[in-house]
Amino acid sequence: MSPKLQIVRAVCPHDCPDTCSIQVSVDPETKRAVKVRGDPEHENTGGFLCVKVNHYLERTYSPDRVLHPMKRTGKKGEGHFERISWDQALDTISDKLGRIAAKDPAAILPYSYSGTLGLIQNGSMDHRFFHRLGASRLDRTICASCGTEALNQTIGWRVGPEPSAFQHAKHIILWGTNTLTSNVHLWPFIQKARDRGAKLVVIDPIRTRTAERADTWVPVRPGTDAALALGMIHVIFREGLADRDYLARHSEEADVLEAKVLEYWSPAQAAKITGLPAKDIEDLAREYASLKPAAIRLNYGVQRHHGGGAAVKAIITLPTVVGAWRHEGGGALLSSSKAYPTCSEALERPDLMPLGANKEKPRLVNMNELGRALDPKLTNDPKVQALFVWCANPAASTPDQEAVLSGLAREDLFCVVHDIFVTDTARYADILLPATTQLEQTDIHKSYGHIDVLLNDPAIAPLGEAISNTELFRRLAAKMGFEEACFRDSDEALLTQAFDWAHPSMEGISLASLRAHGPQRLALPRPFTPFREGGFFRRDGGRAKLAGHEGAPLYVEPLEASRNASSPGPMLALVSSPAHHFLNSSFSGLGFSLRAEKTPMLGIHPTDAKSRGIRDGQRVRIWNERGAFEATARVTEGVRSGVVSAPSVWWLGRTPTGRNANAVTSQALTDIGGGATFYDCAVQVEPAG
Ligand SMILES: Nc1nc2c(c(=O)[nH]1)N[C@H]1C(S)=C(S)[C@@H](COP(=O)(O)OP(=O)(O)OC[C@H]3O[C@@H](n4cnc5c(=O)[nH]c(N)nc54)[C@H](O)[C@@H]3O)O[C@H]1N2
Ligand SMILES: Nc1nc2c(c(=O)[nH]1)N[C@H]1C(S)=C(S)[C@@H](COP(=O)(O)OP(=O)(O)OC[C@H]3O[C@@H](n4cnc5c(=O)[nH]c(N)nc54)[C@H](O)[C@@H]3O)O[C@H]1N2
Ligand code: SF4
Ligand SMILES: [Mo]
Repeated sequence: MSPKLQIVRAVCPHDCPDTCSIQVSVDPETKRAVKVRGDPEHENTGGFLCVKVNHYLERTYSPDRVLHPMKRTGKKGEGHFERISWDQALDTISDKLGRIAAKDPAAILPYSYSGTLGLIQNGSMDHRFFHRLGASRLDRTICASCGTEALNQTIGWRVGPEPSAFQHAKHIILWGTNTLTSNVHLWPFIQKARDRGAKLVVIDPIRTRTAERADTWVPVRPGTDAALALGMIHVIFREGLADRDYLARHSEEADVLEAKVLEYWSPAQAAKITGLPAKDIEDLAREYASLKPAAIRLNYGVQRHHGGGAAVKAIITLPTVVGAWRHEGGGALLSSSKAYPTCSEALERPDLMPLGANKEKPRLVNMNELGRALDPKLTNDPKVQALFVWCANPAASTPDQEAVLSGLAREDLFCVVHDIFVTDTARYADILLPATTQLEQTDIHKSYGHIDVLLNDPAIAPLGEAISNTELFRRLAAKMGFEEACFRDSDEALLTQAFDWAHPSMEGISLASLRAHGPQRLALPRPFTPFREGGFFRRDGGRAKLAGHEGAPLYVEPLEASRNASSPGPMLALVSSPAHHFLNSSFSGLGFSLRAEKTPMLGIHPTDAKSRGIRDGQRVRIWNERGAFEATARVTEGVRSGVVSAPSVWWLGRTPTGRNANAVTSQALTDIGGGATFYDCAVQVEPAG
């Protein structure tokens, strides 16, 4: 008879708004995890995991895992290593970093992002270590910083309706988000709303699997969403559909906005820019303003363009103009991450940073500009001599790949990578260190898509000699002789530092209660309608700043996305958004994901294919002045003409030519927030070979 399995509660660590609660079944005899499933008791998980994380055991027990420290034997990029001991690895690293730091610690660049979103494994001991060292600071802008800045400047608080509120909506817009791929746990709530008659609109240049299931697909031209929102606001003011009472009590400069949109943003003008019929813009505005409650789920698609900040501001202004924030199931959600009373300073300890003569902090390097930062030809003062990568795979995922790869290939660059797998970046490491998966480590999580707190206890012992991020930086700090007591904090101590447990929204939540009962919702009012009575900027009576506030531009043009975007033209706008079976570049090296995604694809409209002599199923080359990659053409009316779609992020080693879509994306930044402009990218497409 098989022994009774133990159930351990874990949290999905990936960069995804759903932050699922996972039940891991562990065989008490073999101590192996034998099953993962979505927690049926956690409302926002709803008892199911996505197609990727259902395979988490394949990831955890993969034969391809890095299980021991290694040092490079072949050339950079070849991926040849030999096993060394942890002592050897830590000695080499501390010796090298110590020597560089003695001259100028800012020549050391840490590089991390989204491998795990756990509060202690990503952003505690690691940050303490690099702060204490005086290393360059990394501006972590690759994903959300543009939208964050736009929300900070307008509504001032990164919160919105929680997922369950969407079931009460009568009108839902999914704006620049492929919900069924990247936020699938919102779908059951959307489905409930539709069962009660709600209308679903998807605004996306690609007819994604989400758009296919909507009542209306709005194929906006990439990078022009601000124009669409402004055209809608024009119609709403013009036709007396604005909530003047709400605007008067809870916003600033509504009269300025009204005058500007009435003058400049007619539906005809918006139509010219967005490539949508003016009548469609009018109809959308009318139904959005009339069907109540009206909810918008805005995600990252719109902010990966140069004008992303202006776009997010214009969209987030819509619920204020129609007073949608008043209703349960109304408003707009981009991120819920500011709902939590986290204590990032206690975890990160910025006070450990050595300051310059004028109290200046070490220099800040924008992670989207890694290519530039590593370029020895540019006057980067000081030149980066050591790169330390964890929780990230910049060789595959950072824009302007040729620049990144030339930097990584520099013989004079000392490179350390801590990862679970030999990623494209790991192949360039001088020292490669084995990282644990979430099943082998301790963590605590907030979410950016709901408002629950979740605790992750290790389900199994670390495999091989793998260690977690906290343990790695504890060991390195000891090796380097850092004496501050905070470098000896245990994981349990770090958990207690992660939140302000005395904050009213943490009432009833403790490590003990999380262990006993599983995930807990913050003690916020139910329904959580954060701006029902204003309260923007989190101040009593604080007022929303609207699009165009204080002279800010209402619309910022894309740099490349609509360059000759009317087909047939020579340049096409490339959108390389998340593939269904990948999660950024995680899972891109695993069997089941590769079997499902098969090969890099390029969706192209029949008109654009025909004018280029491209047939369905043919290999094509996609290129511009920065680089090139290849994919298999899928000729489809599911993309707007003038636009091509390359689901991402492929591991380079799994592509026909060792390059993925980031070979053509650029290091240009968004209008505000220093964000990446992945989808603001003009390319040529031609038959390969
Ligand atoms: N063309 C294009 N490029 C993109 C995007 C796009 O849409 N299109 N999306 C961008 C976005 S939004 C993001 S967020 C980035 C992120 O892109 P990536 O850097 O690829 O991020 P992830 O895949 O989240 O994880 C990076 C690595 O962290 C490792 N890892 C996981 N857990 C741990 C851990 O506990 N410790 C350590 N040391 N390592 C761990 C994983 O194995 C993985 O190799 O990609 C960006 N790049
Ligand atoms: N399966 C899966 N899930 C993921 C990820 C993954 O890689 N795979 N990545 C995770 C991460 S790190 C993030 S940041 C989130 C991202 O989450 P989302 O932002 O929801 O990402 P996508 O699902 O690609 O949705 C973005 C959509 O925007 C569209 N788009 C591109 N340009 C424009 C534009 O100018 N205007 C409009 N309106 N739409 C545009 C794209 O075609 C795409 O369908 O997903 C997370 N979840
Ligand atoms: S990736 Fe997202 S949907 Fe999938 S299990 Fe993790 S949190 Fe849930
Ligand atoms: Mo992201």
